[in-house]
Amino acid sequence: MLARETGLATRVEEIDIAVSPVALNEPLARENPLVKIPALVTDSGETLYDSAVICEYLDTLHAGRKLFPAPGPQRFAALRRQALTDGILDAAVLCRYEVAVRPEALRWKDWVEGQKRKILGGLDALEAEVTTWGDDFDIGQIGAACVCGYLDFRFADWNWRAGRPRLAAWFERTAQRPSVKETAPPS
Ligand SMILES: N[C@@H](CCC(=O)N[C@@H](CS)C(=O)NCC(=O)O)C(=O)O
Repeated sequence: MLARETGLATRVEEIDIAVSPVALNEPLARENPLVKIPALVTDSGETLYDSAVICEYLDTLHAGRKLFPAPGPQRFAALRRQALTDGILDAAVLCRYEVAVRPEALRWKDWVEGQKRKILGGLDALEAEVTTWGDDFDIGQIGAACVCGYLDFRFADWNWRAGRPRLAAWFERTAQRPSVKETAPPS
């Protein structure tokens, strides 16, 4: 989304890759010892990860409006929101692995419920603040769009919109942005 919002998309080659916490992807491991995506190889051959670092790097490469606000209160609000949405997504990916990767006999319901609580609590926090967000799409809002899109993709049955009408309305509008549409997970 950030690459598209900033006009950098044509300068970034996107590579399809399969990752799993239990099956090592050797080429990715050579670039990122955490063996996670996203990872970005820069023109100078350095590899950057994770998504927050990659986004902040890309934001230095264009002359338009910055998606990481300059130092000041706005910046820390955006970074805090980015951390919140990143944490929600980390918990959601763990829940996904629990059903998609972990053998059924080894699953631990309480642990999954604990992750789910973080996700739902995080969504409630977004619901509480979404009407204070301005119209500028910054890194925090990119994170929020990723959260909503991912939950629709993997956990549609959780019905995250229930009781969160403001966040739902925000995502309804935001999902129309070309950067969000073009990067939406397959339905
Ligand atoms: N907070 C990290 C999360 C990265 C992450 O968990 N990526 C998943 C994508 S499915 C992954 O690569 N998982 C492989 C693994 O955990 O081994 C970021 O935003 O970059």
